[in-house]
Amino acid sequence: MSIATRPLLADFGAEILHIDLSADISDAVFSEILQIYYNKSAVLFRNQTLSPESQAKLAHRFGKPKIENRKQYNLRSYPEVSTIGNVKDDKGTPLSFFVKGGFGWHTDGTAACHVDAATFLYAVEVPKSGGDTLLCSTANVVDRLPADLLQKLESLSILCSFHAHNDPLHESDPEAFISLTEEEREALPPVWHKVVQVHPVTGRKLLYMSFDPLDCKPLDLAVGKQLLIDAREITTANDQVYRHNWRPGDLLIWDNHAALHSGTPTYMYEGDRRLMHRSFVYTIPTEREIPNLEELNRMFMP
Ligand SMILES: O=C(O)CCC(=O)C(=O)O
Ligand SMILES: [Fe+2]
Repeated sequence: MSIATRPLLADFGAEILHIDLSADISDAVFSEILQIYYNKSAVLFRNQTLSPESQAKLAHRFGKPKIENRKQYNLRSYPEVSTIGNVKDDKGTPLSFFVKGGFGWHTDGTAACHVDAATFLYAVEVPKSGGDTLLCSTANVVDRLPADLLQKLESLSILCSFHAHNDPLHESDPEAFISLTEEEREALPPVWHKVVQVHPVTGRKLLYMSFDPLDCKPLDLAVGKQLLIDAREITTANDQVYRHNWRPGDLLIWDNHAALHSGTPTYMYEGDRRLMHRSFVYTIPTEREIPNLEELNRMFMP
Protein backbone atom coordinates (compact mmCIF):
# COMPACT_ATOMS: atom_id res chain seq x y z
CA MET A 1 0.00 0.00 0.00
CA SER A 2 1.08 3.51 -0.59
CA ILE A 3 -0.27 6.23 1.65
CA ALA A 4 -1.54 9.40 -0.01
CA THR A 5 0.14 12.57 1.21
CA ARG A 6 0.17 16.30 0.55
CA PRO A 7 3.20 18.45 1.44
CA LEU A 8 2.82 21.10 4.16
CA LEU A 9 5.65 23.10 2.59
CA ALA A 10 7.52 22.20 -0.59
CA ASP A 11 10.27 20.35 1.30
CA PHE A 12 8.94 20.04 4.83
CA GLY A 13 6.05 18.20 6.46
CA ALA A 14 3.30 16.07 5.00
CA GLU A 15 -0.41 15.77 5.51
CA ILE A 16 -1.28 12.08 5.58
CA LEU A 17 -4.63 11.50 3.90
CA HIS A 18 -7.38 8.91 4.36
CA ILE A 19 -6.10 7.37 7.58
CA ASP A 20 -8.34 6.92 10.61
CA LEU A 21 -6.03 6.69 13.60
CA SER A 22 -8.74 5.36 15.89
CA ALA A 23 -9.00 2.23 13.70
CA ASP A 24 -6.49 -0.62 13.73
CA ILE A 25 -3.46 0.29 11.68
CA SER A 26 -1.46 -2.58 10.21
CA ASP A 27 2.28 -2.81 10.76
CA ALA A 28 2.85 -2.16 7.05
CA VAL A 29 0.83 1.08 7.10
CA PHE A 30 2.39 2.13 10.39
CA SER A 31 5.92 1.67 9.07
CA GLU A 32 5.02 3.79 6.06
CA ILE A 33 3.71 6.52 8.39
CA LEU A 34 6.95 6.33 10.35
CA GLN A 35 9.00 6.65 7.19
CA ILE A 36 7.07 9.77 6.15
CA TYR A 37 7.43 11.19 9.67
CA TYR A 38 11.21 10.81 9.57
CA ASN A 39 11.64 11.99 5.99
CA LYS A 40 9.35 15.01 6.29
CA SER A 41 9.98 15.85 9.99
CA ALA A 42 6.27 16.59 10.62
CA VAL A 43 3.04 14.80 9.79
CA LEU A 44 -0.52 16.07 9.94
CA PHE A 45 -3.67 13.96 10.20
CA ARG A 46 -6.97 15.84 9.84
CA ASN A 47 -10.52 14.89 10.78
CA GLN A 48 -9.56 12.45 13.52
CA THR A 49 -11.62 11.40 16.51
CA LEU A 50 -8.78 10.43 18.75
CA SER A 51 -9.66 9.39 22.29
CA PRO A 52 -6.91 9.74 24.91
CA GLU A 53 -6.76 5.94 24.83
CA SER A 54 -6.09 5.86 21.06
CA GLN A 55 -3.56 8.69 21.40
CA ALA A 56 -1.73 6.85 24.19
CA LYS A 57 -1.71 3.67 22.09
CA LEU A 58 -0.30 5.53 19.10
CA ALA A 59 2.32 7.16 21.32
CA HIS A 60 3.49 3.72 22.48
CA ARG A 61 3.72 2.64 18.86
CA PHE A 62 6.06 5.54 18.09
CA GLY A 63 8.34 4.80 21.03
CA LYS A 64 8.57 5.40 24.76
CA PRO A 65 6.26 8.15 26.02
CA LYS A 66 7.65 10.54 28.56
CA ILE A 67 5.27 11.62 31.31
CA GLU A 68 4.96 15.41 31.29
CA ASN A 69 6.71 17.14 34.20
CA ARG A 70 3.83 19.57 34.84
CA LYS A 71 2.00 16.63 36.27
CA GLN A 72 -1.27 18.18 37.34
CA TYR A 73 -2.30 18.28 33.67
CA ASN A 74 -1.56 14.65 32.89
CA LEU A 75 -4.78 12.74 32.29
CA ARG A 76 -5.48 10.37 35.17
CA SER A 77 -6.39 7.35 33.01
CA TYR A 78 -3.83 8.00 30.25
CA PRO A 79 -0.91 9.93 31.75
CA GLU A 80 0.89 9.69 28.38
CA VAL A 81 -1.53 12.45 27.38
CA SER A 82 -1.59 15.88 29.00
CA THR A 83 -3.67 18.95 28.38
CA ILE A 84 -2.50 22.31 27.15
CA GLY A 85 -4.67 25.34 26.48
CA ASN A 86 -6.74 27.87 28.41
CA VAL A 87 -9.72 25.82 29.57
CA LYS A 88 -10.90 26.21 33.18
CA ASP A 89 -13.54 24.44 35.23
CA ASP A 90 -16.68 26.16 36.67
CA LYS A 91 -14.71 27.39 39.67
CA GLY A 92 -12.06 28.97 37.45
CA THR A 93 -9.42 26.32 38.14
CA PRO A 94 -7.20 25.79 35.07
CA LEU A 95 -7.65 22.38 33.46
CA SER A 96 -4.69 22.78 31.17
CA PHE A 97 -1.48 24.69 31.19
CA PHE A 98 -1.67 27.88 29.29
CA VAL A 99 1.31 30.00 28.45
CA LYS A 100 0.47 33.61 28.09
CA GLY A 101 2.45 35.46 25.46
CA GLY A 102 3.28 32.49 23.23
CA PHE A 103 6.32 30.26 23.46
CA GLY A 104 8.89 31.49 20.94
CA TRP A 105 10.90 29.13 18.75
CA HIS A 106 12.06 26.07 20.65
CA THR A 107 12.77 22.35 20.62
CA ASP A 108 10.82 20.17 23.05
CA GLY A 109 12.81 17.91 25.31
CA THR A 110 16.30 19.41 25.04
CA ALA A 111 16.80 18.92 28.76
CA ALA A 112 16.64 15.15 28.31
CA CYS A 113 19.70 13.12 27.42
CA HIS A 114 17.86 11.52 24.50
CA VAL A 115 17.42 13.74 21.44
CA ASP A 116 15.07 11.80 19.17
CA ALA A 117 11.62 12.73 20.34
CA ALA A 118 8.23 13.33 18.80
CA THR A 119 5.66 15.82 20.03
CA PHE A 120 2.01 14.92 19.39
CA LEU A 121 -0.48 17.78 19.48
CA TYR A 122 -4.14 16.91 19.03
CA ALA A 123 -6.75 19.65 18.78
CA VAL A 124 -9.84 19.06 20.92
CA GLU A 125 -11.16 22.64 20.98
CA VAL A 126 -9.77 25.51 18.96
CA PRO A 127 -10.45 29.25 19.07
CA LYS A 128 -12.28 30.90 16.17
CA SER A 129 -9.07 32.68 15.27
CA GLY A 130 -5.50 32.58 16.52
CA GLY A 131 -3.73 29.78 18.34
CA ASP A 132 -1.74 28.68 15.27
CA THR A 133 1.43 26.62 15.68
CA LEU A 134 4.55 27.34 13.62
CA LEU A 135 7.04 24.72 12.46
CA CYS A 136 10.22 24.74 10.40
CA SER A 137 13.05 22.43 9.42
CA THR A 138 16.43 22.46 11.14
CA ALA A 139 17.84 20.12 8.47
CA ASN A 140 16.92 22.10 5.34
CA VAL A 141 18.65 25.14 6.83
CA VAL A 142 22.09 23.53 6.82
CA ASP A 143 22.55 24.19 3.09
CA ARG A 144 21.57 27.83 3.51
CA LEU A 145 23.97 28.67 6.35
CA PRO A 146 27.05 30.76 5.57
CA ALA A 147 30.08 28.42 5.68
CA ASP A 148 31.76 30.29 8.54
CA LEU A 149 28.62 30.16 10.71
CA LEU A 150 28.20 26.43 10.08
CA GLN A 151 31.85 25.87 10.93
CA LYS A 152 31.50 27.66 14.27
CA LEU A 153 28.26 25.80 15.06
CA GLU A 154 29.98 22.47 14.28
CA SER A 155 32.19 22.88 17.32
CA LEU A 156 29.45 24.18 19.62
CA SER A 157 27.83 22.27 22.48
CA ILE A 158 25.12 23.75 24.70
CA LEU A 159 24.00 22.98 28.23
CA CYS A 160 20.20 22.68 28.19
CA SER A 161 18.10 23.06 31.30
CA PHE A 162 14.42 22.26 31.83
CA HIS A 163 14.23 24.81 34.63
CA ALA A 164 15.75 27.61 32.55
CA HIS A 165 12.84 27.12 30.16
CA ASN A 166 10.10 26.23 32.63
CA ASP A 167 10.70 28.73 35.43
CA PRO A 168 9.90 31.81 33.29
CA LEU A 169 6.79 30.04 31.94
CA HIS A 170 5.77 29.32 35.52
CA GLU A 171 6.27 32.96 36.43
CA SER A 172 4.21 34.07 33.42
CA ASP A 173 1.21 32.14 34.71
CA PRO A 174 1.63 31.14 38.36
CA GLU A 175 -2.06 30.24 38.57
CA ALA A 176 -1.71 27.43 36.04
CA PHE A 177 1.59 25.92 37.20
CA ILE A 178 2.43 24.14 40.39
CA SER A 179 6.02 24.35 41.54
CA LEU A 180 8.18 21.27 41.26
CA THR A 181 9.43 19.85 44.54
CA GLU A 182 13.15 20.02 45.28
CA GLU A 183 13.38 16.29 44.56
CA GLU A 184 11.62 16.72 41.20
CA ARG A 185 13.87 19.63 40.28
CA GLU A 186 16.97 17.60 41.07
CA ALA A 187 15.70 14.69 38.96
CA LEU A 188 15.86 17.01 35.92
CA PRO A 189 19.50 18.10 35.69
CA PRO A 190 20.85 20.04 32.70
CA VAL A 191 22.25 18.09 29.74
CA TRP A 192 24.94 18.86 27.13
CA HIS A 193 24.06 18.55 23.44
CA LYS A 194 26.00 19.17 20.27
CA VAL A 195 24.31 21.78 18.08
CA VAL A 196 25.23 20.16 14.77
CA GLN A 197 24.09 16.56 14.67
CA VAL A 198 23.32 13.85 12.14
CA HIS A 199 19.82 12.43 12.11
CA PRO A 200 20.10 8.71 12.83
CA VAL A 201 17.36 7.70 10.39
CA THR A 202 17.73 10.11 7.49
CA GLY A 203 21.47 10.65 7.85
CA ARG A 204 20.90 14.37 7.29
CA LYS A 205 22.92 16.99 9.08
CA LEU A 206 20.74 19.22 11.29
CA LEU A 207 20.87 21.89 13.98
CA TYR A 208 19.69 20.89 17.44
CA MET A 209 18.93 24.23 19.05
CA SER A 210 17.81 25.63 22.37
CA PHE A 211 17.93 29.36 22.96
CA ASP A 212 18.29 29.56 26.72
CA PRO A 213 21.37 27.42 27.35
CA LEU A 214 23.03 27.66 30.76
CA ASP A 215 26.46 27.29 29.20
CA CYS A 216 28.30 26.73 25.92
CA LYS A 217 31.47 24.85 24.92
CA PRO A 218 34.09 25.74 23.76
CA LEU A 219 32.92 29.33 23.30
CA ASP A 220 31.73 31.85 25.86
CA LEU A 221 28.03 31.70 26.64
CA ALA A 222 27.32 35.10 25.07
CA VAL A 223 29.18 34.19 21.86
CA GLY A 224 27.47 30.80 21.64
CA LYS A 225 24.05 32.33 22.21
CA GLN A 226 24.64 34.87 19.46
CA LEU A 227 25.56 32.07 17.03
CA LEU A 228 22.31 30.32 17.94
CA ILE A 229 20.35 33.52 17.38
CA ASP A 230 22.02 33.99 13.98
CA ALA A 231 21.21 30.38 13.06
CA ARG A 232 17.62 30.77 14.29
CA GLU A 233 17.11 33.80 12.08
CA ILE A 234 18.09 31.86 8.97
CA THR A 235 16.20 28.73 10.04
CA THR A 236 12.96 30.59 10.66
CA ALA A 237 12.96 32.84 7.57
CA ASN A 238 9.31 33.50 6.66
CA ASP A 239 9.29 31.36 3.54
CA GLN A 240 10.63 28.38 5.54
CA VAL A 241 7.85 28.39 8.13
CA TYR A 242 4.74 26.23 8.08
CA ARG A 243 1.87 27.89 9.98
CA HIS A 244 -0.69 25.41 11.17
CA ASN A 245 -4.19 26.77 11.58
CA TRP A 246 -5.94 24.24 13.79
CA ARG A 247 -9.27 22.55 13.29
CA PRO A 248 -10.73 20.24 15.91
CA GLY A 249 -9.62 16.69 15.12
CA ASP A 250 -6.18 17.67 13.79
CA LEU A 251 -3.20 15.66 15.02
CA LEU A 252 0.20 17.13 14.28
CA ILE A 253 3.32 15.12 15.10
CA TRP A 254 6.76 16.61 14.68
CA ASP A 255 10.30 15.30 15.02
CA ASN A 256 12.10 17.49 17.55
CA HIS A 257 15.39 16.24 16.16
CA ALA A 258 14.76 17.98 12.84
CA ALA A 259 12.27 20.77 13.51
CA LEU A 260 11.79 23.90 15.56
CA HIS A 261 8.31 25.00 16.59
CA SER A 262 6.56 27.90 18.23
CA GLY A 263 3.18 28.73 19.66
CA THR A 264 1.65 32.09 18.70
CA PRO A 265 0.37 34.91 20.94
CA THR A 266 -2.58 34.03 23.11
CA TYR A 267 -4.09 37.49 23.62
CA MET A 268 -5.94 37.12 20.31
CA TYR A 269 -8.20 34.42 21.73
CA GLU A 270 -8.13 34.81 25.48
CA GLY A 271 -11.94 34.96 25.60
CA ASP A 272 -12.21 31.81 23.50
CA ARG A 273 -11.38 28.20 24.32
CA ARG A 274 -8.34 26.20 23.21
CA LEU A 275 -7.73 22.67 24.40
CA MET A 276 -5.04 20.38 23.04
CA HIS A 277 -4.02 16.86 24.02
CA ARG A 278 -0.29 16.57 23.99
CA SER A 279 2.08 13.60 24.16
CA PHE A 280 5.85 13.45 24.08
CA VAL A 281 7.54 10.29 22.86
CA TYR A 282 11.17 9.20 22.73
CA THR A 283 11.58 7.44 19.40
CA ILE A 284 14.54 5.28 18.40
CA PRO A 285 17.13 5.47 21.18
CA THR A 286 20.32 6.68 19.60
CA GLU A 287 22.89 9.08 20.91
CA ARG A 288 22.44 8.11 24.53
CA GLU A 289 20.35 5.63 26.47
CA ILE A 290 17.46 6.84 28.61
CA PRO A 291 18.71 5.42 31.88
CA ASN A 292 16.14 6.90 34.21
CA LEU A 293 12.99 7.13 32.07
CA GLU A 294 10.98 4.67 34.17
CA GLU A 295 12.01 6.38 37.37
CA LEU A 296 11.13 9.84 36.01
CA ASN A 297 7.83 8.60 34.62
CA ARG A 298 6.91 7.22 38.03
CA MET A 299 7.86 10.49 39.69
CA PHE A 300 5.64 12.58 37.40
CA MET A 301 2.57 10.33 37.38
CA PRO A 302 -0.53 12.42 38.06
O1 LIG B 1 0.37 25.36 21.68
C1 LIG B 1 1.11 25.43 20.69
O2 LIG B 1 0.73 25.95 19.63
C2 LIG B 1 2.50 24.90 20.74
C3 LIG B 1 2.78 24.28 22.03
C4 LIG B 1 4.13 23.69 22.18
O3 LIG B 1 5.13 24.32 22.11
C5 LIG B 1 4.18 22.27 22.45
O4 LIG B 1 3.14 21.61 22.51
O5 LIG B 1 5.29 21.75 22.59
FE1 LIG C 1 6.85 23.03 22.49
